[in-house]
Amino acid sequence: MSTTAAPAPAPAARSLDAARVRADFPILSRTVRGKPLVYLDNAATSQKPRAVIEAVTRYYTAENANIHRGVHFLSERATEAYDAARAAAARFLGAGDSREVLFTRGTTEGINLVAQSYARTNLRPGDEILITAMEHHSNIVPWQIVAQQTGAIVRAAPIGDDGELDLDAFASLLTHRTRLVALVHLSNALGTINPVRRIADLAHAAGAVVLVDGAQSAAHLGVDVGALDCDFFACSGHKMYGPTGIGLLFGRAELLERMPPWQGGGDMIESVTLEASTWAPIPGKFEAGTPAIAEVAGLGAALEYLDSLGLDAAAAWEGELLEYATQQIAAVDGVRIIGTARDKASVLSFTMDGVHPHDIGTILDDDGIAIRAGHHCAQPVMRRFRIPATARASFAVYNTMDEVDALIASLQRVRSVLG
Ligand code: 7TS
Repeated sequence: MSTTAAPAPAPAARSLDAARVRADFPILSRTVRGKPLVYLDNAATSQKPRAVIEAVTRYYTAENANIHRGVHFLSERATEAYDAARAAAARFLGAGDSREVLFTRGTTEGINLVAQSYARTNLRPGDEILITAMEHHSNIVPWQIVAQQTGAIVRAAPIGDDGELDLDAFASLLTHRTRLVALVHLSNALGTINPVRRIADLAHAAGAVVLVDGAQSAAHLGVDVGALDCDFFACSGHKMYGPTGIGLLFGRAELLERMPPWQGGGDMIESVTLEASTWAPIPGKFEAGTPAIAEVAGLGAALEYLDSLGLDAAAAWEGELLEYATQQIAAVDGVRIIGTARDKASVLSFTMDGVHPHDIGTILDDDGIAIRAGHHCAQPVMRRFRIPATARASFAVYNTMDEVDALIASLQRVRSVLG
């Protein structure tokens, strides 16, 4: 190594200032069972920064009105704010056109919308939907339902012992019968990052459309639907530092325009007679009824907040946390990491010899540490690894190395208590 070369930046130099970030999240200063809260269940839902809480409060305190319905001041303001949040969401997702971004209740609803609107009208008996063996139930069950309705078949590409998608097997399952490929970007059970662009290229070459489940990736990897070249992308506000009950579905305009509405009601129509109705242009066609206006305001604030941190810096910090935790957990006797893909982010799933994951979770809770124990709504993953459940620590921007140390110390306590 040349002595004149500039020294490599210390990890801290490219990191977020976690202490400063933590100060933005009021809940992080509370205690749990008399101990400081160590919140490591971010894959289930993230905590909310003050900016999001204040946006929701401000809306109800000073701005509350229905959108698209009134000529009065507040309704016009609410409509403008709602439309501005859609434009911000389009920028966040890398969508060129904000008409391509629909507000949903979350990832689950976005996937069901595509299943019941796009897939239900386009699939014929014998057509195939190709998923992977690492999907969350919300990217399995909607396809099974629409398969029953249409006579289509759901196939699943297998994963290896490391939790990586078997790309050769995927390619051989992709045939002229495959009409739709639906896969997770970042697995909530394993932490695996899938090579979405490569898969989208293969799928498109086979004539299939591609839906990406971005529930975990949106806040931890960053998203550019153009670069991913997906046709649909679904994510959830509550996993992105935003409110519950709100999510985003990106869909390519030419697909959305050809899809029928999936719910009927106010706001999604152009005209209604007692005999028949015609539909509003997208995105309105897919947003029947009064939407989650306060939650949209909160989500808009969350996207602004993420922007202010910088997703690259956030992802880099979470990568350091995951790497450190992965190293440190190896020192705990009998721990087996489930999900050792080369490309991973923010999720550390593991088992401990002779100890049920629920018991790990309970002892950690006693120390004020929140992790999740269970099948993580990914039962096929558990079956694949022949385990009933895992314990899972999942990281977010506000977590610290000290919290990783607390996790490891608590796991050592589990080991000594339960042998
Ligand atoms: N897809 C993935 C990959 C997920 O992790 C989740 C939620 C969903 C879809 C569904 O998102 P929702 O917001 O519509 O519920 N995952 C988890 C989890 O890992 N623990 O709790 C919820």
